[in-house]
Amino acid sequence: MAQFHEVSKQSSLHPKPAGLDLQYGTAGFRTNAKQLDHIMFRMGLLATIRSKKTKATIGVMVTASHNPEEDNGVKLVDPMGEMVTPTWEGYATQLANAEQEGLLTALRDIIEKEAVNMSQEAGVFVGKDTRSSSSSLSQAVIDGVSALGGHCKDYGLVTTPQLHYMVCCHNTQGKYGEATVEGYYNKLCQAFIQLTKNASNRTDDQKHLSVDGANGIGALKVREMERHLKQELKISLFNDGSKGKLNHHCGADFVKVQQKPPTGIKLNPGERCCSFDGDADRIVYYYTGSEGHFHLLDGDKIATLISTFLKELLTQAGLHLKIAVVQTAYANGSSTHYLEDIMKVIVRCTKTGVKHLHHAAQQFDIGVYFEANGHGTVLFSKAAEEKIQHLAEDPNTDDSRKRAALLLQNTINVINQTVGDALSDMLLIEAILAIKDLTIQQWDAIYTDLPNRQLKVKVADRRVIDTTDAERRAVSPAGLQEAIDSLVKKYRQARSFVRPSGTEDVVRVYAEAETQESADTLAHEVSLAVY
Ligand code: 16G
Ligand code: ZN
Repeated sequence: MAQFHEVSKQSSLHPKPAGLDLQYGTAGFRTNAKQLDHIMFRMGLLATIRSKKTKATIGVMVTASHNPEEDNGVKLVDPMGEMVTPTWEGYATQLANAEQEGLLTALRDIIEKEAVNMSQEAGVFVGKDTRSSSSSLSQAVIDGVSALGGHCKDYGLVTTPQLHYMVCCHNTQGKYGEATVEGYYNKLCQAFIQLTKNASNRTDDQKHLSVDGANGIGALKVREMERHLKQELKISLFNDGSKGKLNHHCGADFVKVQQKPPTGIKLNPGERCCSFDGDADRIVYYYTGSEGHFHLLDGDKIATLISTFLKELLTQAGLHLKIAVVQTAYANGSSTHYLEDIMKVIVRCTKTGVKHLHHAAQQFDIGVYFEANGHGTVLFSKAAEEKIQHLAEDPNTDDSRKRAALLLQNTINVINQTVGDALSDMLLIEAILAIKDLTIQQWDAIYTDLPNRQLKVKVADRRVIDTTDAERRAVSPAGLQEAIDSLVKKYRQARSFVRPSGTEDVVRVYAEAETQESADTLAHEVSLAVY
């Protein structure tokens, strides 16, 4: 077929280094940018086939999120804005690792297995982050799409969640919103402005927020978005990419893992600050206390704030909808305790990785999911959205129930339900703090985090560690879990687990305990048990 001739011709311009083997992991392919040209071309091919198969537009995002500037990566986005299925992740790995002369065979194999009609039209949306390698790599994706005759729309510099949003909007014929960056800002910012109308007399301090843009795409986009916020949120932007290096001593991952403020930001005592990661799909908040102590409000605190707000609105609206919070093993024990025992909401724990949390959240009327690292969003079932809309529009609804229903509607509109989104989460959090008239200190005081520590351990082969119970227990190697159990017993309020990383060649260790000293020692002891 002529199409394959073109693939063959074009692929020689994006040759695979012989012997190089890469895996489509939790966050797609991710490694040093120099190794990725052939991967990008091939992901352009795969996205085109996926588009033909699903008869819908597929997204391809070129980013390595919080990794260093030298790295890059690529992720495919399925029609509703979600992650691709495990079967297609497998195809991605196969296609990526086929040696140059075997590429067409590998491609034909996927087409045959999936019975793809190659005369079907195909559409692919492409986006990229601000890394210096991203332009040529996204061009390689576009070349791959063109080689198979697919239609490509290049969104250029966008955040990962913006690209997910565009794909979803396009495939739902605009029902979710307009598939443009302007459309995205308009929808989110209008909802935010409506929400803040429910907060009276906000002071300038309450409207002010310091943002660490991680020297990445989030910085660029928060500037663009600010113009739509009509002074209802005034942002001081730090790490905007003009001086510093992407993710270097800044950004959400740095702040969460190091438990300290990013460099390049001016932190006045008590002031509300937040950090995005390198592709703006994560956010964490923080402030320093008057005593100079650093206080982090991570994904767990965010999930608690949002679910409390939603639960109160549901009560006010008199709506009986099932709300749940989905967490991972990294969730601070205090947050789980607060959610289950004090707030009385359903809590579920899944394996690390957005697709697992997203899937679990879909099982409820309202599913709030957050990883402790700050990646998360809220999902509303179609039935829940309809009930809320019905209540808001019903002329017989009394005023207070109507107010709650309208607040819920605007909350739905400020949220990017396709994936965790730092910009959208930031607007939602700011709106909730305004409406509930909460300072960041009051939000922080809802519960007190147990001191915790994360470590990573280099081992010969991380795959020897196998886990169960949402990664909270190790089933192999033999004896490891027993060793962890006996170490944990030595400390009060302690918990610890180990899991092989899905993005790096390391084993991760997490420990929490009553004191920081205990958490640190426990993490260290467990990491020795891993060797
Ligand atoms: C990826 C995941 C993130 C997870 C992280 C864990 C997606 C889109 N991203 O970045 O959710 O927290 O991996 O990394 O799924 P690790 O396996 O190296 O600890
Ligand atoms: Zn990210």
